[in-house]
Amino acid sequence: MLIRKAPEFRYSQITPRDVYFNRRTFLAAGTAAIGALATSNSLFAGEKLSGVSKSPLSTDEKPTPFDLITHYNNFYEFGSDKEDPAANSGNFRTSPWTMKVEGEVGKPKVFDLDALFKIAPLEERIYRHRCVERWSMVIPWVGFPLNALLKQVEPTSKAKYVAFESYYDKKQMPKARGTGIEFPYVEGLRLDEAMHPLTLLVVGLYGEKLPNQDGAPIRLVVPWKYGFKSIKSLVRIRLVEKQPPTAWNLSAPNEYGFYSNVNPEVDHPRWSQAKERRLPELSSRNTVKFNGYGDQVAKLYTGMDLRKNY
Ligand SMILES: Nc1nc2c(c(=O)[nH]1)N[C@H]1C(S)=C(S)[C@@H](COP(=O)(O)O)O[C@H]1N2
Ligand SMILES: [Mo]
Repeated sequence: MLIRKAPEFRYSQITPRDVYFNRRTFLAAGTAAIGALATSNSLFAGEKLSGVSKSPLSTDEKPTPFDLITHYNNFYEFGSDKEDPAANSGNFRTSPWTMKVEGEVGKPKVFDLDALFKIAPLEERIYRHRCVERWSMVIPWVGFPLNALLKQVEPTSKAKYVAFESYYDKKQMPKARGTGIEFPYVEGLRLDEAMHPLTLLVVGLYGEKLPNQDGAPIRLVVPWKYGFKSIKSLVRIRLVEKQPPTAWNLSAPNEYGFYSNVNPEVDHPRWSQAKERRLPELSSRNTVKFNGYGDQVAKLYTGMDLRKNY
């Protein structure tokens, strides 16, 4: 079963509409037009976040335009084409919402929607984002380090890994079936990867609450790993003793391993990982190991064979 298309860019996928589509025309059109295009939830998504500080961990590269970040997505629950998440997630209900944190912890907790935005002070972190399909973006996320949350729940000495689970509801996500992966979408990190200061829980984008297609109301972002590790719309975080299953590894173990570090030296079985396209640019650039975060994270993998542990 072919579950992910070989990423030969169809140029029709990145049309001038996506690239140059100007958000201001949207906003200038006023509430009537917005109402016609979106539901109350998308309005909620546009809400500005306050008290956001700028993080020194940001890249100074130029952020990708908002409309490309929100109209060129992978969120298979809403379909497998890049335009599907924006087109099909407008009615996705992200309120009320709860995210449970449980397992090998001293203080398990359930966070409601309001609580999710108050776990820790919000920071803007401009990160590089590199998909295994060889496109990349620069995204001004708003969030806080996952380690701030993990410290609150007090992992026990048995906690070695962190397992993440996305929301799934067949009724709200009828397009998920047939995309070839199992739902709910699950991911995992080793505890030290999860505790790393770069590992972010994200609640916003460009200073506003996350649009549904980018993983509202809360998602993970692990900038030195391929985009698929950055699981969206989280409902459960579980501290565990054993390495947890991950969605892409479950569907294609020969193509996707547990670690999934960005690595130009290790080809995907169906294509090279040496280069990438920084959207909306048309030309390719060389991919940098650990997506350019090697100085901060390479030490997590000393002594490991990253060809075996792909
Ligand atoms: N729940 C869920 N999370 C997911 C995915 C998905 O299909 N479902 N796709 C992953 C992949 S393959 C990528 S590249 C990123 C894309 O994030 P973006 O659309 O915000 O750029 O989300 C990741 N997280
Ligand atoms: Mo991806």
